[in-house]
Amino acid sequence: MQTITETQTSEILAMAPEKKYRMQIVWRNVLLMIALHLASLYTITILHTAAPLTLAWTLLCIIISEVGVTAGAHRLWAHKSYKAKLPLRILLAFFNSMAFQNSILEWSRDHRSHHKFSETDADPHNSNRGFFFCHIGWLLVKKHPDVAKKGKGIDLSDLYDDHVVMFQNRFYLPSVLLMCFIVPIAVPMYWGETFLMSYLMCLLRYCLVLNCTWMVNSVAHMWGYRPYDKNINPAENSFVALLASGEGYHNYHHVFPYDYSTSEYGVKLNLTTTFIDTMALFGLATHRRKVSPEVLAARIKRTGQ
Ligand code: ST9
Ligand code: ZN
Ligand code: ZN
Repeated sequence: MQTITETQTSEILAMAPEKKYRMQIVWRNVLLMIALHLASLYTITILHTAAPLTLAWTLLCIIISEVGVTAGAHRLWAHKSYKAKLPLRILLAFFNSMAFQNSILEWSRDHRSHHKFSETDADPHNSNRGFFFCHIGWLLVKKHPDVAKKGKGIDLSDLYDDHVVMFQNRFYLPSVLLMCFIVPIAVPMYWGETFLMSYLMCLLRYCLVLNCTWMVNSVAHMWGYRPYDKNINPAENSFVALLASGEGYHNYHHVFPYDYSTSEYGVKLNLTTTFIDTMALFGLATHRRKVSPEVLAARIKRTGQ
């Protein structure tokens, strides 16, 4: 009888296919997300009892949170599509904490993985795994091992060099407590809103901004026109652009991720571009990068729908 040596055994193991990936549900996140969505649905049914000023304040908080993600984490830090002076970077970091979507560092790392490994297992919200997964499901399970394995190679040195990013990352939870909860709840109480109503409106605002953001990963990766590259999933979706402050022009964005407007068009349905342009008027935003008409026309001709 032939015996197998230790070396041969390890050689055989090395040749064996990798251990099969098994999805692991994070029940804490599932329960928190169910609670958040149920509380938000209930708040919608009692919206008419809120003071008009509370409604206006909630809308302002929605815009602030969205700009913190779009002009901040997304266009400035994840893509370096423009440069921002220190006061603007500090403002955007505070705005970003109101959105409570992970620190700028973690958000940008996941987002760079999303662009580099789009629609593969190394993409944290791979849209080939279905609508539910890329919308919310990816936050309810452990990440696929490929995300960490392939993501290791992503250069984050510019983020590590940015003191504002590192400060926000270090004090992320206190900053979220202040910007996402304490300030939004305290302000309406100043004009007599009850604590309970203020708290419920705060949850509703958080839930709405999360879903608008997630729609970029789900809806805009599935439905719409593909005028710049017909071979990829991301699409131009005006409905998402309207709800996500100009981030629905996703076919353009995946083809030209360095364009500060994330769209061929300037301010059209694009609140974030208006914000960045306004900051540029004050000298706070500089080096706005834009795709040249020649490059754009050549790309449309080569891969457009
Ligand atoms: C939220 C985020 O909602 C939303 C982001 C949306 C992005 C949208 C993008 C769309 C386009 C942009 C347009 C913007 C539009 C905005 C519109 C506004 C209306 N690379 O993560 P861990 C490694 S958050 C490299 O814990 P688990 C790394 O070593 C909502 N390496 O994975 C890491 O350790 P460390 C609130 C990576 O354990 C380690 O792996 N939050 C990468 O599998 C572990 O990482 C929540 O709901 C990478 N990309 O857990 C849940 N990733 O960090 C919060 C990981 O120490 N998250 N590594 O370096 C969680 O609970 C967990 O992350 C988990 C996965 C359960 C989801
Ligand atoms: Zn995308
Ligand atoms: Zn992007």
